Amino acid sequence: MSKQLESKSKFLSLVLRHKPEEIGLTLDAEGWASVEELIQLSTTKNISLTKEIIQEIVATSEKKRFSIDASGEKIRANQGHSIAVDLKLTRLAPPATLFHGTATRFIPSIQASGLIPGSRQHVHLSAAVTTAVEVGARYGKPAVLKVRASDMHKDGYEFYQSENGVWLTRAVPPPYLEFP
Ligand code: HQG
Repeated sequence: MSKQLESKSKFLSLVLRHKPEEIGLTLDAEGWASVEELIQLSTTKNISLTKEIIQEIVATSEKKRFSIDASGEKIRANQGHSIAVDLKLTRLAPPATLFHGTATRFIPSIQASGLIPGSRQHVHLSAAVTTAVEVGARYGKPAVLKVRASDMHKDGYEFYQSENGVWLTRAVPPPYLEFP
């Protein structure tokens, strides 16, 4: 993805996950925004978007961060929201083990309070260790924690999988975590 598209993609993450009010955009209860409105309102921040540019970002985002609905008129982020939206994800039984990538400096705090969602709605987990390493490296020296997901599931904790394959749960208490 070109630098220009990447910066537009980051702008989409900002308004579709965190701050739609930045441009006066309205998301519905399930997180969808009108593509037309998004294009119009983005001009107030000198961000030039067209339907084609948006389609290209959606198609080329390696993490499949966004979805366009069947009509082609609406767009939303697939996960990562800090604002309250109900993505209507279906509960799913997780694999036995899931992974969470973090930075080594967060480990003492996570040992004490478990994984908490911070500003987001969910804790993000992955089925692949490699993904967890990349996610953790965003904040420093990466550390990969093992989450005993099927034990949590047996104990009644809910798991979801987003459209782009990220595993989501509200929080992970310390007894279900294994540290490196
Ligand atoms: C840490 C990116 C101290 C947690 C990625 C993480 C992901 C604690 C940070 C997605 C803690 C939150 C989400 C505790 C958790 N004490 N630190 N008790 N519990 N933490 O960015 O999972 O590129 O909100 O380990 O690929 O890093 O945006 O979450 O380091 O999928 O599409 O608090 O963001 O996707 O950081 O990343 P984040 P995350 P995008």
